[in-house]
Amino acid sequence: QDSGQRFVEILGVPIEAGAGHPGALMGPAALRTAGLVRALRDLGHEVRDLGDLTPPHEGEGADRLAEITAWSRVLADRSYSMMRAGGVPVFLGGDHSLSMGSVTGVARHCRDTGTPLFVLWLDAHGDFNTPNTSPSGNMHGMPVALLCGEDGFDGVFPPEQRATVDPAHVHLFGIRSLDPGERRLLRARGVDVVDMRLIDEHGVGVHMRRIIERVKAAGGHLHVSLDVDFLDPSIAPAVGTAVLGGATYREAHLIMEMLHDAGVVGSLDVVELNPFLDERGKSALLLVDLVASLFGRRIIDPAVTQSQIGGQAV
Ligand code: Z70
Ligand code: MN
Ligand code: MN
Ligand code: MN
Repeated sequence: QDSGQRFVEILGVPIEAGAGHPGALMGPAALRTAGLVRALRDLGHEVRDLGDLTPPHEGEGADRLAEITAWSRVLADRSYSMMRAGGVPVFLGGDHSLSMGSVTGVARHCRDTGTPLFVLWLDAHGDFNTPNTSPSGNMHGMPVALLCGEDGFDGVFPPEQRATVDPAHVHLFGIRSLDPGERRLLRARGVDVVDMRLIDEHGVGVHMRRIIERVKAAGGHLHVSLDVDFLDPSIAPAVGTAVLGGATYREAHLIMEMLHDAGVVGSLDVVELNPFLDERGKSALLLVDLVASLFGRRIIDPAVTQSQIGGQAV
């Protein structure tokens, strides 16, 4: 395992125009209150908190697509420059439409450096609707489709500023709610969908190992996008639309620990936390614990973890 000190840059993105319920704009403040910066510093990382991105004025009072467009352009530029600074960018949402900007910036950098980009999307939803398939019109249900180059998003980025992700490099994980249109598109594009059916049968470890090995073999950059609704609503109630049957506390921690040990994660979104709906900060605190695990917090030193059964390391 790596000795591990990273340079982590944190950017709050208080955007909620992409969600159906207000409140996600308080997400970055709640994650800071829950001790995110301290947790990362306690692990020995160099942490720079860049504060919150300023809401773009162009979008004000306009329709939601215009508002998300304005945010996405500013955020993609910012994300790109954070990547160039050489650290690990961590984007605090805000609703999931922020990933249109954050991942686009990461994709521009990967394109520059010739690094294959992989995306791990931890979510109850596929977020693969387009303006043409979306039943709700909510932009937080569309970011993966935009990132994969689907039609219907022409105004969001000028063509030369759009940097896409190969749909064959996208791994949706924890999925348990898909709309008919996005289900069809996901099939057609060959996106890897690890739904709850697969997780229940095989466990999260099997599929995480498969994804990690693939990224490692390609020498790739892995962007992790963590939607709070990936987690079961009983442990993370701070979501606008709870979907039953989410990841357990232990599954989520194992995923973070495996990702840390693999050393493949280069950027992270933590999105959809709605502090207005939280219960005494419980969801925000859990997210901080998960981010800490992703950045190397562990129960016991790995040398000691190798338990011995019958004289053989397990
Ligand atoms: C649905 C839609 C969604 C939350 C994403 C839901 C999208 N597929 N909802 N995250 N909380 O409206 O597109
Ligand atoms: Mn780089
Ligand atoms: Mn989402
Ligand atoms: Mn979701």
